[in-house]
Amino acid sequence: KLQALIFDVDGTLADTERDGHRVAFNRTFAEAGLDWNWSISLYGEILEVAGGKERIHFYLQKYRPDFQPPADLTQFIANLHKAKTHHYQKLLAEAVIPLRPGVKRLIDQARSQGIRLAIATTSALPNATTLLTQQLGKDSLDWFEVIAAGDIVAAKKPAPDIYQYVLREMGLNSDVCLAFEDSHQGLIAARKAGIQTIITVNDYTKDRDFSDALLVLDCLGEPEQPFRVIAGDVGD
Ligand code: XBP
Ligand code: MG
Repeated sequence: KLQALIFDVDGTLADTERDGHRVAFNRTFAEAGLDWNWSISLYGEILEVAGGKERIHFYLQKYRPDFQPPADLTQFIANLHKAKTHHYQKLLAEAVIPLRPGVKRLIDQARSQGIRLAIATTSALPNATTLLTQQLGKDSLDWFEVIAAGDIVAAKKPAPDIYQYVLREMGLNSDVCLAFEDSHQGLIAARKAGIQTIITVNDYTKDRDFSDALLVLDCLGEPEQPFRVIAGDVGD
């Protein structure tokens, strides 16, 4: 019997990447006097690497091989990332990014049926908590038994560590949980942890291989806007 839902945040609860994280990275680079600008399409390529610090590192290696890094590259990236988290918080306050259709209804219904809730995100903790409090109210942080985020585990998605951490903290086996993800890397992470996964695609992820998912949807829908099944067997 299903006991818990585990949600990814970015791309799943809300479309935060293109107009949120991407813009925050660009504001950070401009502020630091760096001529790096992540276009919408370039961001789609580097989104392949989960985690902001890891993404900057990947960008430097692949697109800026001539960049002369300061002596301590790790610290340099960590400082940039700290500033980026700050910019992202400001951005969320300036331009609210709504929850995707059906997310609130699903969370409300799960709560009313005593289904336990958790978060498993690669993003930094304040990013997840700000979005939740903004969209669902301050109390919503208590609705989620575990909010596993960012560097709480060493290996980010597609490693299964963040999902395994959630399972451990909740004392649950993978077979009584259901994960919600939007990305290929997220799906790999959840499946490696043995958790069945429902995918809600978005513009950045819609062409990826989700054959390992239980179900692939364009969104979770709303009563007046039924969801569309893209792949998966939901019966007649
Ligand atoms: C989210 C991410 C994060 C965000 C940026 O992936 O990859 O890196 O883009 O957040 P997922 P930080 O939805 O699979 O968790 O800069 O805070 O890392
Ligand atoms: Mg995601």
